[in-house]
Amino acid sequence: MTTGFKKQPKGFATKAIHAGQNPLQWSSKSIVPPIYLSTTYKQDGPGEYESYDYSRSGNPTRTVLEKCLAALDGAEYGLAFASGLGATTAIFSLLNAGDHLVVGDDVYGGTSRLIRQIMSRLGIEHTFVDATDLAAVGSAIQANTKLVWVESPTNPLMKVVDIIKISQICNKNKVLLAVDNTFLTPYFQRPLELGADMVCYSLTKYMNGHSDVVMGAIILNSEDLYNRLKFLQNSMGIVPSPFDCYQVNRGLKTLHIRMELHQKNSIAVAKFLEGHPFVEKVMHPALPSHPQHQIALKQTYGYSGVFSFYIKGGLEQSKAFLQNLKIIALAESLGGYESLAELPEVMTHASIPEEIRKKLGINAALIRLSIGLEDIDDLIQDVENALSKAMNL
Ligand code: P1T
Repeated sequence: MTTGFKKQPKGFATKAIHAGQNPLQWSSKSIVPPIYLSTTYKQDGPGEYESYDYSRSGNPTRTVLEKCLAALDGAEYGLAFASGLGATTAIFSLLNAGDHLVVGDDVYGGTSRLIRQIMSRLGIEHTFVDATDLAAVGSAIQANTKLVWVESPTNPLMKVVDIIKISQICNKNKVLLAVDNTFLTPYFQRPLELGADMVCYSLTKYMNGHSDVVMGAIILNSEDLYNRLKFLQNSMGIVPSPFDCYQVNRGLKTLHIRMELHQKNSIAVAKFLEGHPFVEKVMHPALPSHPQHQIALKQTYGYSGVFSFYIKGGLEQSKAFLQNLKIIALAESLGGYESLAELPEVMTHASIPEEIRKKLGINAALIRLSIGLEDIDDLIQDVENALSKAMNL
């Protein structure tokens, strides 16, 4: 499929399958990395050990995953966390009371809640800003700003942020830039190569890809930041289980294949919706109608399966659409092999204050789809059928 995106450099799949997985590193030489369940490790003498002492501080199964994750972003270091929000918490915990954070105005509801309801209580100040407006980002930076946090594309409005230009603004102001790359994964976008200091993931989504693990990660190149974040990972106890690390590592082996099909299927569904009389607007970065389509072509290698659209009408029509879907399940989350649909206003973004939701355009007509790997004809038929039910109310 020709999409006009940057050409993916060779070698991604080989890294996903082999990086960090050399069988010679464990005595059994097993091809599949073992799951180390032990919480503790025998020491050579008191306080004397080679690599591991206690499983919160470090675990060999986690190490395998962290090495593979780092390789996929072309980075030095990877750290796995108990959830995407756990990873986000660690990054925000780099800040001190009195520091200031600039955040994209359209981010996952849980991230927004963490900033507004917890970080602000701990004395960390923040400014939400439309990160597609570079002048606004620049003027939101204050003397005490330490971090800029963006998602690209954003959840749920799919705004694409110019990461290169924002990283230049951050560099000029000596402010760190963290990019939540959950929607695209390193297969389609590598923010460190675009100038970001840290990449954050909800591994719960595409990276695991099978909707059976909640986990997060931070990927980075700075040794100093890595050491500080590793300290936080251990000290705050935000660690994943070895079994979950095994699962995500397994999921990564097919990431490249899954992402190609997510892209193909989601473009097909988005194009179908764009031509449908009962659809107001489709927001899909791979479509030329998307306002930041050119930025997407410049900084990414493709697009995933998640996108949003406005249905004509309001809550009644959205509900009828969502409840008449037969294959696509009405559920939160995204990035699994199965297709999902949701209403951000009352589901993933319900914790955002109503007036902010209204201002952003997160309303009862906004539906988010996560297009999975099912047969495309079945998906389009499902969407078509649910739309016609909503039209005939
Ligand atoms: O659920 P968790 O693994 O903690 O990840 C949080 C998170 C972080 N960043 C982005 C961009 C996300 O979308 C999420 C979680 N999002 C959903 C559950 C959702 O349905 O949007």
